[in-house]
Amino acid sequence: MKLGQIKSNGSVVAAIFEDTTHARPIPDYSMFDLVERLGVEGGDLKTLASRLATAHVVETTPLIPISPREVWGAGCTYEISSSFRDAEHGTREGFYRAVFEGGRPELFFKGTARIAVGPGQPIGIREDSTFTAPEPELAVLIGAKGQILGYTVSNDVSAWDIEKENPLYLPQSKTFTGCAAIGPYFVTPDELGDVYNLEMTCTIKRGDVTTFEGSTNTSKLGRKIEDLIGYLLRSNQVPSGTVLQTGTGIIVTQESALAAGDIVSITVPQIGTLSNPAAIV
Ligand code: DO4
Ligand code: MG
Repeated sequence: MKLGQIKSNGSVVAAIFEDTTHARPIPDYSMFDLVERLGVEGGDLKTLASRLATAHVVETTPLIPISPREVWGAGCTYEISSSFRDAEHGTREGFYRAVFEGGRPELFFKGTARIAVGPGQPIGIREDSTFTAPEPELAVLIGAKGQILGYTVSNDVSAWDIEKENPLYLPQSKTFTGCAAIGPYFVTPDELGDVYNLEMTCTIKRGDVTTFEGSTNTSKLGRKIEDLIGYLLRSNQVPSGTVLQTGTGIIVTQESALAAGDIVSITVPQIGTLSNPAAIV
């Protein structure tokens, strides 16, 4: 099942998507309300959503699929992310590789709903950065028991020049207005197929010109997503309705640094395409 949010009768409500432009609204429930109710009642999201959705289908466009309580990122989960960073940063040799290979994953806080955007909304380019780049990542929606409720496409928009200046600047390179895009909807685990065999592609367009094209496969993800969640929840009661981005396997280099007006599109065929224009924030 594909679950997200739409505008219906002036409010943002959860909806079951039949295809990219048609959905069955779930009146009176945001996606977060559904997740909260599930936390109280138990069961699975698909059954709850089916029970509450209207029978009629409306023509619509997807909004951000949840107003996330928190957004977290995982880093150096793909070898290419750690090797690129080690090569670029001139830090102690193997500084990032040690995280890719280490027992404990890198996890960082991106922010709350305030910094998150949905399909078609502007992602941010920091005004004090000359190298802000998209990081295309699979993301998961976490339920009250730490279970995975759904998978979506996401962008961990990052100011790499700031991280490169000094890794201690990571929070500033990772958190700013429009630094996390998610959508277009969540696919429930039963429908996704093998989560460790998903093709992901990313393009950046500047008008008619493609300034970047790249791809990866989640088979290259060096961690189990349940393990990432396990570490995230250690002594840290993240609320249900939290989104975790699982790390990038696509590296965008300086020549393709984002400029205002660029359109970033990230596709996982089993989920959909997340497209966002970039804007200086
Ligand atoms: O280590 C810095 C961040 C890494 C990251 O965000 C990623 O690998 O996706
Ligand atoms: Mg990332």
